[in-house]
Amino acid sequence: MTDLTVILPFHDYPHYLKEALRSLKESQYSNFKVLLILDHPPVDITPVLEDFSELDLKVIQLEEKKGTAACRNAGIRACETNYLYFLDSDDYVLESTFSKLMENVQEQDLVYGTVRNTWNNKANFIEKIQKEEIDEEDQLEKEQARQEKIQSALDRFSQSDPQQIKALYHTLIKRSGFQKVTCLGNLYRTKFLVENDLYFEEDLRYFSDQIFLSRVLEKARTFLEAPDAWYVKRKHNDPIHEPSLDQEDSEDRFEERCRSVEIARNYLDQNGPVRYSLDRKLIRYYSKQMIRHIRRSKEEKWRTTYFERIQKTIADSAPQALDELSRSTKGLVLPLIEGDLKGVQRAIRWRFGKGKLASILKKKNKNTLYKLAYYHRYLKLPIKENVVLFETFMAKNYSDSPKYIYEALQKMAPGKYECVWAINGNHDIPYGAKCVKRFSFQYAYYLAVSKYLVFNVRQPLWYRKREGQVFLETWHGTPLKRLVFDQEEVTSASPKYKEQFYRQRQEWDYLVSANPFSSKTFRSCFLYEGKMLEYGYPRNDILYAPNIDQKAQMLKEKLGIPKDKKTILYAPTWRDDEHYGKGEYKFTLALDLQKMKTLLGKDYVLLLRTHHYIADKIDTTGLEGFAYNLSSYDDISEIYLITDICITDYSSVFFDFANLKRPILFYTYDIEKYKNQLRGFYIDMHTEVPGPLLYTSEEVIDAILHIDQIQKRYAKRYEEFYDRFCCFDDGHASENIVKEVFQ
Ligand code: C2G
Repeated sequence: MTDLTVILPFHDYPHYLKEALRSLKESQYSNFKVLLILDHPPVDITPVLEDFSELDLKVIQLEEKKGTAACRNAGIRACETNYLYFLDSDDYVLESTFSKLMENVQEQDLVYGTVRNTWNNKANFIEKIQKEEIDEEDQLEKEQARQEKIQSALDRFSQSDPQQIKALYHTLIKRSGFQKVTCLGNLYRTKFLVENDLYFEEDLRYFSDQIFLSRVLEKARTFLEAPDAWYVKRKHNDPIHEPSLDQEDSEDRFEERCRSVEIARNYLDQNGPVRYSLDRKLIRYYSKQMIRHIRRSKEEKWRTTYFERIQKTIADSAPQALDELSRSTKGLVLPLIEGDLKGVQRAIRWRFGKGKLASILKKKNKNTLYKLAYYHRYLKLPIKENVVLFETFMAKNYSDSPKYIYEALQKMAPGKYECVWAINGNHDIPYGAKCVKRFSFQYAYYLAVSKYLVFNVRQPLWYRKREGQVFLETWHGTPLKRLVFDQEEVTSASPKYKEQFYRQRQEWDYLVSANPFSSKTFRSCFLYEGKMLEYGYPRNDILYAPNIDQKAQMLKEKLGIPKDKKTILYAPTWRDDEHYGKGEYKFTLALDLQKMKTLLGKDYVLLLRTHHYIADKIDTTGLEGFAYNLSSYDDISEIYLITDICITDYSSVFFDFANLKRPILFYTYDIEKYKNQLRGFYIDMHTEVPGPLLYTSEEVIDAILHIDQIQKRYAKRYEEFYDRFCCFDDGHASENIVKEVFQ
């Protein structure tokens, strides 16, 4: 007999719904039906449902658009099974979630599981979890702290059912921080809800969960914990186009927060543990979050209407909830209750003053002093009309398009501009540019006062464009991998990528594009609306220089690379999900170098070059005379000149290298994962790139041994590719860009 109903409200974003339904399809426990409650979706979802015909699924349409609370209520009313579970259409469950919840269910009113938050889809989430190193000691400490909290609640409410306290702890306190209380992740006995008239308040948009769950906890008599039954709650990585309820910026949210606590109180015992927890939660919101707005917001409402509103609600807290607050929280709450804004502001100043001092004294935060100087001092200085700040790859090297624009500027307008390079470490920069270390006082100074900024990656998040500044963004490659707003999943280290990008691209005045395809793609993936400079890549000018053979010979000499052998360059990209930390990625070499040396070493040498994000060093011990690690050489464009065959994977390297019309091989051993799970591509790698896709070291070696045949086989495709992607490059990009931007 079917025992469980999954109530699944849906309004929009069908790709999320697909993932939710897929997770249901993959559930080990199959004794459930799904009630899909449609709240007037703007899209037809019939095609989505076609893929899930094996689910026992019933669709209910709401007569008018009413929101999630109404959908959930419709689900409770239509539910015919003993148990029900709420699943939001943008979240998912794991294979074992339902079996774990249903295991010992035996007429419990409430079985509570665990809610985990993520930015990712199920496949990536599971992979991350598996990689998570579980620190046993850390786990033990957490468990101990958890038990202590439960014990202290038990001591305080000695009359209460210990099971209730536990459930309360999990569902109200631990799981959702002070942000939002959620009804998700739990199994509810249907009769228990219906008999106690436990439904959601339909006129609340953001906080109906809070009232519902508080009432459930107050009324439930039997509870069970299913600790590993995970509900996975997804944060939306595109708050611009697809905001979740939590990301919606609405005037009603604050009012609802207070009102929901007031409504819930009507159902709760004034001296009971649920009431206590709820009141404490609001106090926590006020003392941790709201005070930031009171302190800094430009909107007066935080110090007037909102202040009065929360004063009223917190003043009505259960007396117990106001007892035993920490000293600093008390300092914020007591003046609030008296309506003393000045007193609250004094307490806030004290708290933040103390906090800031402590963080500055901590050594690692000493570095952030330059930001204070930036905001409070440098931004007030006048802009220097002749100063240009250059930066490439987070100041790691002197290369890419900013290098070539700089050199063109020096030739075309000698002495006219004061040029500053943001660069870390020692690098040979001609024309005597001033060098500043990235993220230093001087760097902050030049970010603030330079008239022109020429960057090949994004500007720092704390940069604020000033009126009168000119920002020239060169970017650093023709897009093969999907970028920003065209990326469904963000698996790289910073999940707030889209939100941050949205603001940053508005600060760009010019964006460099190497071909019509890039121009079109940059408009969609960056939502870029500014001027597009369609002259080709300045970094590719060198590939059209008249003396490239001579240059190549000189470079080989400089790097100690034998002149009598041909060269193979291996230049792979980075993998979004393989990181140690921000901007520090792992790389495992999947080429059998020993075998290459044995089979190719007579005629070839191998040049290895990792992406600048890669922190791992490639080990070339035993490969002396064959493998040369050029990862720390500044400029890959120069390396192209000495390369006979280029091997890459999904790096934009091949778009540039194709200007030389020399053979390209693609070592795409993980293409399925890269394409389906990590990024996805703009062009079809199987039919549009100018060389073969290879999957093993043996295939790579074989291709090199038969490179002439490969060149013939791919000649037509190479030509089409060249016409499509190298059509702007003519060796004069830097010059044209300098003319347009600086003259
Ligand atoms: N690069 C390099 N060595 C590598 C890989 C890349 O020097 N092994 C340089 C090349 O100039 C390349 C640029 O870094 O064009 C960008 O590298 P990608 O591998 O394409 O990756 P990413 O930095 O993610 O940029 O629109 C392009 C995308 O943004 C890709």
